[in-house]
Amino acid sequence: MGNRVDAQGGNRVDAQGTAGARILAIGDVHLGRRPSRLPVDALAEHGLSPRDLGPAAALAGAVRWSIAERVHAVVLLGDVVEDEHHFLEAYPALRDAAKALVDAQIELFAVVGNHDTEVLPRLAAEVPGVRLLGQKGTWESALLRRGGAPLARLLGWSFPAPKVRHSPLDNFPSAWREGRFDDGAPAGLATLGLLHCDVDASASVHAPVRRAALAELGVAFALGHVHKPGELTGPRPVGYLGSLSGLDPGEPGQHGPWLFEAHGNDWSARQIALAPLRYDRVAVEVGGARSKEDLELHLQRAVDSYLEALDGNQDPARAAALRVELVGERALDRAVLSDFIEREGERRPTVQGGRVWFAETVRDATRPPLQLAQWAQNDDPVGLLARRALALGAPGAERDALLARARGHLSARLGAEHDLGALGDGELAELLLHEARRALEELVQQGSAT
Ligand SMILES: [Mn+2]
Repeated sequence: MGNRVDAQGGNRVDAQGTAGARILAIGDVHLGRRPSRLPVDALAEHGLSPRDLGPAAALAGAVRWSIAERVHAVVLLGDVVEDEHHFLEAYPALRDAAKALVDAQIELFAVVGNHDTEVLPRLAAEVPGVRLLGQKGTWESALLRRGGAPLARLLGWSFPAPKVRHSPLDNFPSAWREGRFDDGAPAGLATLGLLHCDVDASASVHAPVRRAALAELGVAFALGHVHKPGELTGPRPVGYLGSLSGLDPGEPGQHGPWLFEAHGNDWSARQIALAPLRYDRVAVEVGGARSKEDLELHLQRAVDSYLEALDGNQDPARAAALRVELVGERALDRAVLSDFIEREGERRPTVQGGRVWFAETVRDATRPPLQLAQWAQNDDPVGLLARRALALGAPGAERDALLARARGHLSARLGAEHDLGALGDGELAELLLHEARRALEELVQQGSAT
């Protein structure tokens, strides 16, 4: 974003010369929860324990990043711990994180979620400098200052109990809606709302809020509760941060904290890839595979390109738990495939390029092969389509005639502005075959269903 460090080595200054607030926002951490489906013993052989890959490691990484990048504040969006009944399992990691930030003079704000109505108040009581916003279900604002000058305004609301059936916006101060904050700072100061809530789920017991009602406030909001990261775009982004790191295969893709940077009265937000463990789905096209060796090669290629993409993004994940899906038209024996799936599902984790990956599940999502020659005998739409598909696959007068007819249809449908001349016969045949196969699959499926 064109940042530079000013001559005093202090605040970062953006291209416009204004030193805007930089706040790292952390979504649901769930300290105390073990990431699921880890082959714990096998990972230990690579020197990795669930602790290295779990929420505590993710939180420690976010704290290190905050200190290295000299952010002005860190905000916690609730559900910092998984289970308050196992307080001592999670609390030390939380307290260490809070103390490290306070020691580094980074301000720490938090709102309470449905999982931590006891833990966060205890943390705030024990670690001076931790600021809990909006206790007992009321709204509270706070100013983030640098050298006495206000950098940003934070608005927060906290769960008073694990279940809240009404919208937290019911008691959003009406003066705030009109831009009156009575905090001595300019009304238009960059303002960020912090809220743990359930968006557009009116029957929820976890603080249901309508997205439209949030948007109406015209304030950027970092949200906690839902573990899938949202899209935080526009000058006043509103969205879920997602879990700090993926906790099970249902939380695939990139996870991490979000950096909110103020530009005048507006914000930009971007996710920082910091999670030590990723869950991902990898599709392996096995259409061309004819043997067990082919399958291995196709899987390896798919994993190679997956890992290359992580490298390209400088993703710091140390381990990847992959849900491998074999896709495409099945050309080989079903038994070979099942055998492969069974063995790959049990294979030990692999070290590759400094990361460890393993298949947490291998699933057969292949399609049965089309029996074109057999179907072509039929005297029905399937037969007609099968004969055309066969013709398209074999050079000759019939193929040429079909392609010419297709060109005629396509140019009539698409209009003159689309130049079909650039599309070669081979490409056009591929396109038509692809469509024919799809239609055939559907027709055959319908036929077998009735
Ligand atoms: Mn929650």
